[in-house]
Amino acid sequence: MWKVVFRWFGEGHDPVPLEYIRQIPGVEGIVSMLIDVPTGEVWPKERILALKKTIERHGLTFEVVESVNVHEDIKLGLPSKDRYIENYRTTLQHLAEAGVRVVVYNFMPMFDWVRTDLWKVLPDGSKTMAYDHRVLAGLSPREIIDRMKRDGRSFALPGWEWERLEEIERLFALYESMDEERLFANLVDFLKAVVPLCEELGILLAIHPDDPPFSVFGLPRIVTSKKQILRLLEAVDSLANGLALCTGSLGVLENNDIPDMIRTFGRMGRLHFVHLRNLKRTGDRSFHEVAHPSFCGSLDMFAIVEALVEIGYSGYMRPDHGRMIWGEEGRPGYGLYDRALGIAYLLGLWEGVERMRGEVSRSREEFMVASSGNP
Ligand SMILES: [Mn+2]
Repeated sequence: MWKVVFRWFGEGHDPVPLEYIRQIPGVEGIVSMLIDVPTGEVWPKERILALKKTIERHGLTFEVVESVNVHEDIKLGLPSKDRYIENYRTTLQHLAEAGVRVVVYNFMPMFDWVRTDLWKVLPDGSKTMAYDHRVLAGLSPREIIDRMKRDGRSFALPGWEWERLEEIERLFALYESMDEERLFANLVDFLKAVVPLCEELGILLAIHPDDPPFSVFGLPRIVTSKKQILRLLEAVDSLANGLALCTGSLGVLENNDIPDMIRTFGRMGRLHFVHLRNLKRTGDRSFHEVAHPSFCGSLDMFAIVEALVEIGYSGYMRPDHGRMIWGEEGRPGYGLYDRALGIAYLLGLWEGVERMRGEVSRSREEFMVASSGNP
């Protein structure tokens, strides 16, 4: 049985109260980060411990961090990267001392996740995030940054540091000669510098796939398919070098067979975290996010859960992005209501699949203890 966790961005950065998260049946823990520490700087230990204390005070655990972002100089392989790798290692140490088990990161050059519309209105009046490659093609990088900033309203969007992106021309110039092979080599260098430490600390690193899983503005993206992920896991052959499998990122490409990836990476022991969400493909490199059930979108959520049950997945799972519903005014993708509905649906699927197979991995009592007695 997986452990259900819920993403929360920290006091003052998230309108969803921990008190409410605790009331969602089945939720055991929080996935969080220090969103205001600039990428590349050390996360202070006392701040990590304070975050942990706040979370635990609400009967929830803090064992997963998403994300400790990787400084651009590391992705670029610049000589100045050493200082940032050293900082990354110190942050990992601090997190381990606070009892964190899984650390998520990504290796997308310059831009993190990208959407062309954070507030697309669906026929039922709910709002969701959408991406249309034709829209992107008509925008300059500066325009997409301005659009994300405007649509993010007052929220700091994870991975989008407006100050860093001020230097867009300089960054593009640095990436000019970057291709997939060089970026991959830089990722392997980074992993070689941090994975042995993770082994010592008992931390599992989990790379998040590129979102969306193809090049934007000509920048290379190298975590988009089974083949690429397999190559990455094999390049640094350690359990600490693992994956945060995001169905919504990989699922944009119809050729990505997600249940097959779950079986392959899971059996290698490299699946450390799973993000479950659905999306609807609307054309070539175009999609919008939908509610979690299979019938709402293009992904077969039953087959995905079935694969997880089949490999006996016992890592962390969180419902990924939800729509904005019931008048909620929140952080794009991270409202309370639709993600809570998602958990209820996913736990229902899980229970159904397990019972059908005659294997119940967690008793009623164990469930109640795990979710801090919230029923
Ligand atoms: Mn995700």
